[in-house]
Amino acid sequence: MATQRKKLIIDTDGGVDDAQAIFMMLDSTVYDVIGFTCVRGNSGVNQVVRNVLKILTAADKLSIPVYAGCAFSILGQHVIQNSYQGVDGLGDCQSAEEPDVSILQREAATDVIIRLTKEHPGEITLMCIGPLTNLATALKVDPDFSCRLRDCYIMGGNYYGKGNITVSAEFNFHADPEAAYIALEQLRCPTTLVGWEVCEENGPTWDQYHQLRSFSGKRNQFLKAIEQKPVAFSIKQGWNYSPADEFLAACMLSPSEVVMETKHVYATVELGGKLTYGQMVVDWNKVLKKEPNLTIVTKIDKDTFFTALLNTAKSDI
Ligand SMILES: [Ca+2]
Repeated sequence: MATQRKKLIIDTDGGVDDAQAIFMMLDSTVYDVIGFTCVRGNSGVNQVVRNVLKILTAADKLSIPVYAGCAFSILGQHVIQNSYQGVDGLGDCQSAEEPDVSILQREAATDVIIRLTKEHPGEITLMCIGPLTNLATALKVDPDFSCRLRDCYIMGGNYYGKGNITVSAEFNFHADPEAAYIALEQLRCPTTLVGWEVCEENGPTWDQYHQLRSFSGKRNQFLKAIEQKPVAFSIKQGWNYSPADEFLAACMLSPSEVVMETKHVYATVELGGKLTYGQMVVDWNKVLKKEPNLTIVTKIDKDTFFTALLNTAKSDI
């Protein structure tokens, strides 16, 4: 008898790395993606919705429902200054087919997350690959909802204070620090986090990147097109290829092969610092004497991660 796949909701801000991570999860035999909830992040939420529909068009998966979520941060901020992934948050790629937005579900993202956990208590995994505004809002509307989640996986934050958007903050947490704070303080289900440092340290080489994009297929060509702008910028800056959301996907899909080390710790988010606003703070030495709230992935097998990307690329020919 076939084993039932785990129900998965992907909460996304529809960026370039979100696209590849989504393709990885859609190929999974372990998870069944039952919905996408969109959140303001790499672009405004209306554009994020369009981006997610474009990603699902490339994957021929428009049958999976898509829901719009928070358009503002918890404190009401709308605009995010980050042009790395393009003005539209998806590489400003002109060739991607314009999606039919009329298929967007009418129910709000927060409502659907709460409703589905009531319909399937203990069965749903929530994967967060954008700012945590939808998650924090769900926790405010229904503080018990996370007790009904099977587990939660987050790409965001940093555990050694190394920033990628400010001197000390990671993009997803910095985009809504108060939401990240609420999420870490109030989640009541097993929660695993992949932070920025482990992504930066384990990215494939540029030669490996070009190998990935040498395959034909609709998804591969789509990724190649949307990555053109950020890849050109990274090469110009002398940076490595640094996927982010894909690391979380690989850790979820093949934990025993990809994850080499984790730490179970208490972590929170700095909300007061002039230079450290939005930085994740980890209590490594148990100074605060608080119960651990997070499992942080601190070491990844680089080669197995690349193999996961390669398998996703190869599955699309
Ligand atoms: Ca993202």
